[in-house]
Amino acid sequence: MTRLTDNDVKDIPQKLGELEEFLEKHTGRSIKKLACEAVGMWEYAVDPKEYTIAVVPVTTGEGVINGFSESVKETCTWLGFDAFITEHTDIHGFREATEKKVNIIFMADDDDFVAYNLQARKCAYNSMSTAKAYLAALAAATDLLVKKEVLVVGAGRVGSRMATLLLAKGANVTITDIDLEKCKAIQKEYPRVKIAEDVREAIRNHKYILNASPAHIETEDIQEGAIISSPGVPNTFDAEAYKKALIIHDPLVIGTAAMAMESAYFSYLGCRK
Ligand code: PYL
Repeated sequence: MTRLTDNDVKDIPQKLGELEEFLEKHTGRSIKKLACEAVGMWEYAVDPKEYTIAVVPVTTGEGVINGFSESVKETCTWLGFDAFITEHTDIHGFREATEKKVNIIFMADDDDFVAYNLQARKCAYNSMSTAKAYLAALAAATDLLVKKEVLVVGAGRVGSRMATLLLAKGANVTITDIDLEKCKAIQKEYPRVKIAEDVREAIRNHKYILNASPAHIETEDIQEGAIISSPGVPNTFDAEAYKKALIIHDPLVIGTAAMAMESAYFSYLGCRK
């Protein structure tokens, strides 16, 4: 998981409206609607106002990312949840959240980012929710993915999830990564997934791309009219790339929104493990 920087998240709360407009325009969905669609729930199945969310800053490992908790909180508030950042960090923050009887706790360290639903005793995971949400965005922007040739760039945690989700949507999936062994591991489990050994050539050959890689995509490799759904950070697309292609990207909001909606939905389902 590539770590976000303070700079990546600094403007997120102010830019939620812009992202909402962008998604409405290119996918026909609001952030909330896209998040719900991603996790397979009806938009009105849960009323966010009925859920309190605590975001607990985590100082372990590389520590706090300035603006991270604020961005998660503001994303949840945007969706209609009652959200706050705990005064305390780490375990003490977790304790504070449970004492305040919240419904959902968001916490992220360097390896994982989860939304834990205390009633359902179940987590929504950022890598899975992000994969689902960016796939939903691509599907919405392209109409349907059935029989479409879709390239997944990056065979890490998000990329491999995207590949399997795409298969379920009936797409023809090719995966590429500078680490071919990772692609082969995915293909071993899902033989329908094709492997492209040359990353740049694969990008040149595809109109529909899910980019789950931190590596830079060369603008000259992008097809005119391509649709690139890209949670990968850092986002290194230049202005020319944005002219050539529809690039759907934000560093945190779309994945977080899907986590929040899915986590609340666990309560609705009465889900217990
Ligand atoms: C969850 C994001 C999406 C992309 N990269 C992931 C990342 O940056 N993970 C690290 C998150 C650390 C958060 C820090 C804090 O401020 O609480 N512990």
